[in-house]
Amino acid sequence: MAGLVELSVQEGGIARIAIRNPPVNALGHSVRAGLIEAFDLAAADDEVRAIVLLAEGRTFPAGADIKEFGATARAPSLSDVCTRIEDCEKPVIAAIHGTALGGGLELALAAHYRIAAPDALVGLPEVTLGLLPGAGGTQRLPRLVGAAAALEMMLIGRPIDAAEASRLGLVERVADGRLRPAAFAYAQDLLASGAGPRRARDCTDGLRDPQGFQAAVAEHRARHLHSPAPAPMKIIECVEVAQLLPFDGGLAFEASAFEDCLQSEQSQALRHLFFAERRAAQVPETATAEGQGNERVAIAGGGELAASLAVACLDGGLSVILAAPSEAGLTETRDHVQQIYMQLMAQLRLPAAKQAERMARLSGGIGLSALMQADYVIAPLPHDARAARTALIPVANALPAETPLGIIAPGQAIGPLVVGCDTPGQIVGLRVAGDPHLQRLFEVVVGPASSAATVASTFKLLKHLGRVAVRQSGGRRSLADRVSAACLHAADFMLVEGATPYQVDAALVDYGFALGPYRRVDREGLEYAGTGAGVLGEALIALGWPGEATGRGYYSYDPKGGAAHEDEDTLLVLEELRREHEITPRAFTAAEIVQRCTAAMANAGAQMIEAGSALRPSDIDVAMVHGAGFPRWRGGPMMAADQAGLLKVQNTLTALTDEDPDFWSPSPLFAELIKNGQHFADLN
Ligand code: T1G
Repeated sequence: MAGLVELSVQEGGIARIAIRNPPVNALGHSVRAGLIEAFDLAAADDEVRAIVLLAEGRTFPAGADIKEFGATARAPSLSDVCTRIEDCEKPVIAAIHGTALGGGLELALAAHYRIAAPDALVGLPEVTLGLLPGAGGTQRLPRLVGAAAALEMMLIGRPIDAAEASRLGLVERVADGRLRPAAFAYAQDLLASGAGPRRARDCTDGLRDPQGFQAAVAEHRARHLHSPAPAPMKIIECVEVAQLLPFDGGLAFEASAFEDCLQSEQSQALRHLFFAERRAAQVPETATAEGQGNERVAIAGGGELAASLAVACLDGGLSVILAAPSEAGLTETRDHVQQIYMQLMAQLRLPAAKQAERMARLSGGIGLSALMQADYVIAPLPHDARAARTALIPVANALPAETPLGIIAPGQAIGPLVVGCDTPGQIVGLRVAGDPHLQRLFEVVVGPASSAATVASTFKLLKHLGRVAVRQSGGRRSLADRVSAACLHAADFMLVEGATPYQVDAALVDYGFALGPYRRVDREGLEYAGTGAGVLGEALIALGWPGEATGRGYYSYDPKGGAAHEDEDTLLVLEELRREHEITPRAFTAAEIVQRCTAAMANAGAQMIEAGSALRPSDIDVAMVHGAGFPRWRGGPMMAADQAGLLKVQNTLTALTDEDPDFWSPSPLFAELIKNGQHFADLN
C-alpha cells in the first residue's frame, strides 16, 4: 500500500483504513491502488467485522488528483475503487473531516454509512474544472437526495456543511465531539444493531417522486442550455439517466460523459487556471525570504478605498488599525466600513454577529503614530505623482525599517515614487481592479529596490486573505490593463478600417467577455487604457476629446443599457483617419475581430514575459481572467493562443505588421516556441 493507505484492525474487529497523502489526500494512482489492496485484505480477514475509512491530516480526500488529468489514466480508476468499497460485504463507515470534495465525497458515497465532523464541508465542485463527478457521484447522489438537491450541488459546485448534508440524508451522523471515537462508536452501534452494508446504488429514497425528479431535470436543462462548456448539460443528462437506467448502465453513461468533458478545451482551460492561480504565488522572493506575521494591518489614509481595504483584512480575521490624518477622516472611514458591512448584511452575505465580531477588531488613530504597532501597512496614495510622493515619504520614513509597506498608486511606477524614502526595500506596489473587499486579484508590483522580505510578506498576507496574488515589475499600469489596452488598440485599427464599436463589443461578448472594450471604456473611462490606447484614442485625445475629461468612451452607450450611439467627434476623427490613410471602410466578421484582438492580447503578454514584467504566461492568464473579465473557460489570452496554435497567432500578427510594425510585430517568443515545438504552457 506504499504507506499512502494504512490498514489496521482495532479492538472489536473494526478495521481502520487511513489515507495519508498530504496536502489534501488527493486520490492519485497510488492511493487508489492502496485502497483496493486494503479493502481486499480487510474483506478477507475473518477478524474484521466492519471498516472505518478515514484520512490523516487536514482533510478527507479533496478529490481526484487533478495533476493526473491529461496523462494516460491508470487503473484502478476512482470509479473502480468506489465500486470495490460499495461491494464490500462488511459495513463500511466513512469518517469525514475538512473538505470532502469531488472524488473525496464520491468515495464517501460509496461507503455504506457516513459520519461527519461538525465543521466538515462536502461538495462536488467538478463543474468548476469543466468536469463532472466521474466516480459514480452522478448516480449515487440522486438516489440518496433526489434530483433537485443533487443538481444544485453538482451544477453550482459549492460545498455544504455537515448540518445541511445531514438534513439532506447525505450523511447519517454528525459527530458531537471528536470524529474518530465517534466513528468507531458508530461502527459498534451498527454491528450491535445487526445493520449490514447499505448501498447507495440500491437506495431509492431520491427516486420516489418521478415527476418531481423529471421536473428538476427539465428546469436545470432549460437554465443551462447556453452554457459554453459541456459539463453542466452532461451532468444533467447523467442525473436524468440515474432515473432511467439500471445503476451499472448509469455508471457507463457517466464514464463516457466524463471522458467527453475531460477532453474538452473548456476543461483543459479551467484546470490550467486552477493551478495557475496557485502557481502565481511561487515567486523568486519566497524562495529566499520568509514573510513575517501579519496579525495587525494598518491602513494609512482615509476614504472609501481605505475602508474597502480594511474590510478585506477584517474578513481575513486580522486586526485593522485605521491611521487617518484627522478625527473627521477617521470617523468618515470608519463609517464607510460600517456601510459596507450593512450592505453585506442586507444582501444576507454576512450574519450580524459576524459583523460585530469584525468591527470589534477595527481600531483607529490619528497620524503616523497609529501605524507603529502594525505588522504590515497599506497606504493608498493620491493619483498625482507629486502628491503621491509627498504623502508617501513621511509614512515610509516614520515606519520601522522592517515593516512592509504596500502602496496603492495607480498609473505610477514604483521606482521614482520611492526616491527620498529612507528604506525603499520595505515598499512594494499593490494594484487592485475595483473594490479590494470584493476583488480576488491583487497584482504585487515589485520595485527595483523592493526587498525579498517585503515581497514574501506581501504574498503571505494576500494568501491569508484568500486572494490571488500575481507578481509584476516595471511599468505604470497593471498587467491586466496593459493587455486590455492592446485589445483596445487592435479594435481601434478595425474601427478605422470600417468596423463599428458595437460589432467589436458584440464579437468579444460572444467570445465570452462580460463587456466589450468600448463598453468598458464608456463605463471606466480610459483609466484602464491610458494614452496610447490606440490610433483612434490618440487621435481623439489629440483633438482634446471630451471623453478623456468626462471619462466617457469613444461613443456613448445609453446609460440605461439601451442602444448606443456614436459621438460626432468620434465619427469626424474616423473620417479624418480614413482619408489620411486612404482607407476604404470594409465589413469585419466577428471571427476576424476576435482573431485580431486575441492575437494582440497574446502578443502583449509575450512582450511582458520577455521584458520580465511578468514571471510566466499563466500569470498573465490569471490577471486577465480575474482583472479584465477574460472568459474563465478559455483559460486566459496565453492559454487561448496555445489552443489556437502559436503559428496561426503569429501569422495573424505578421499579416498586420505593415499596418503598424511597433504594435503588430510578433514577439520573438512566438518564433522561439514554434521552432522548439513548444507552447506558452511550457514556460509556466
Ligand atoms: N488535486 C491535486 N492537487 C490539489 C488538489 C487536487 N484535487 N486540491 C488541492 N491541491 C493542491 C493545490 O494545488 C496546492 O498545491 C495544495 O494542494 C493546497 O491547495 C473523479 C474528477 C481543497 C479547498 O476541485 O478546492 O475529483 O500549490 O492552495 O486554499 O469525480 O485546494 O501547494 O503545490 O488550494 O487550503 C475535485 C480542489 C477534483 C478540489 C484547499 N476537487 N481543491 O484549499 O489550499 S476533480 C476539487 C480545492 C474530481 C472526480 C473528479 C482546494 C481546497 P501547491 P490550496 P487551500
